[in-house]
Amino acid sequence: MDDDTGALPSRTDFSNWYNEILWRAEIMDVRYPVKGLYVWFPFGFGIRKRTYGLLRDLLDRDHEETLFPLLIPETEFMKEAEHIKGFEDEVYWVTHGGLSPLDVKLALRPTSETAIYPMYALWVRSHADLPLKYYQIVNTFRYETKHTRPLIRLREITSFKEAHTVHATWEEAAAQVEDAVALYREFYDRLGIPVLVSKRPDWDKFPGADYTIAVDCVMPDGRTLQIGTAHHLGDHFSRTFEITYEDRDGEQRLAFQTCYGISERSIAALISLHGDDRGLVLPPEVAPVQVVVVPIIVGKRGDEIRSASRKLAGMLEGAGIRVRLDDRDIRPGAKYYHWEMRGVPVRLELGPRDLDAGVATAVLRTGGRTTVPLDECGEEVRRLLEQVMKTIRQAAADRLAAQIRTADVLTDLDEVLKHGVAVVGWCGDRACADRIEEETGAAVLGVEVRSPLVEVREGACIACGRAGTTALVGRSY
Ligand code: 5CA
Ligand code: ZN
Repeated sequence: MDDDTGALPSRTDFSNWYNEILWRAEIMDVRYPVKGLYVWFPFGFGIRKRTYGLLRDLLDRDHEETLFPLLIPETEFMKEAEHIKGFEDEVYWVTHGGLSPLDVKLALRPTSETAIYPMYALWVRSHADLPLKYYQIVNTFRYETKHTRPLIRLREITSFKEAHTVHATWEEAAAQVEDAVALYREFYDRLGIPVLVSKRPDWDKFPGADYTIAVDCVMPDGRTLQIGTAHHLGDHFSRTFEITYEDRDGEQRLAFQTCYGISERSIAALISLHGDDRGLVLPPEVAPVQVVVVPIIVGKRGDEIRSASRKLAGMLEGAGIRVRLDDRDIRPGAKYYHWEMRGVPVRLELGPRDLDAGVATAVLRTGGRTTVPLDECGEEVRRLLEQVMKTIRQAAADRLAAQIRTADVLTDLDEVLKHGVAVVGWCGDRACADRIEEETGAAVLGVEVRSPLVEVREGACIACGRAGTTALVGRSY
């Protein structure tokens, strides 16, 4: 890409900042000629690859990866009533093979319950097969009618991680939902993304679920983004698809199921929560480039500096660090701009004075500079990467803390929502949630809130004054 100049819009102008950074940091190209479909640039895909590598590692501890077809026959898709109602206006249909109309239309999976569960019915035979915990990472298609946005609301979700589990009892499935939430917490903590966990109101749960636990983050503009959900499916799907097992006494029993998903919204959160006015700020674990070495060529010692820089980069590479030597023939300032935009955690500058002192000057993407001895650079740089991660995590947690406030009366809610999420008392009635929404445009996100930042208290419902419990209210993407 060409333009290595000019400032990003300020992150306070979040929507513009977001669109610009996707382009300038080479994450997504939005020029693909189908609405809601976008193209990963290799650099963006490098972030995606490492983020999903992390997710895979966490899942692989006690799940197995699998892969199901993209196409779902209408006959399977139409089996579960709630599920159909939830997705019927979002499904893309394949109706023809060449010029011939198909006997049975095929849905492009909007999610894969109806692709996977007919096979689970064949695979699950006995209690010894349970629990069964599989996942896949695939593309899914949803004909979204709300405003589409790269990484946030897609019509082709390219990075849909969906896990589907089967259990002997309702309680075991409930415990699995808790495990899934814990796994998502760990995933997001590794990325330095602080989250709010809550139970969605009944009318907002996944179509075909007993209940839904959601993981939300708060974007810089104060709007929330749902970046993961775990659903207890009860026996709704096992009834429909006849997923039964023989228990220890030889009785056939219905199984209980869960599913939980994460999409590239995780990348949207990563970019948005950590980035600043100069570009991306990436957690070292997922940064395609962790360290950039910039030779500072002044005077006559060019060759000497170039060769020392190469040696430095080689040593870091040998220490297992993803390092790039930027020896392009352009101003150092342009290089700084380029790599700051791409979120590189540590920059090492090597000039004549550094060389004489046997050090490189390290500049951290999160602020501050120090020197690194050339002969022990690997260890020292590793320490700096950890320091960057710590700063990233803490800064994001501090920002979230400032984005959550309590509101006691409805008239205060608008003001509180300007800063982000409101913590309120709520009686649980839909009428009161509707009233909140009418007056503020914000929705009840959930109850049974689990966040160290939210004080759980018995309070009066902000809409009707009756006894209520703690709920989160926010405007969401
Ligand atoms: N089958 C279940 C669990 S995998 C399912 O489909 N759940 S979901 O509908 O809640 O989607 C899982 C997650 O995908 C959501 O929490 C949200 O973070 C993300 N997601 C949903 N729709 C989109 C979309 N159109 N674009 C990007 N991400 C999306
Ligand atoms: Zn109420």
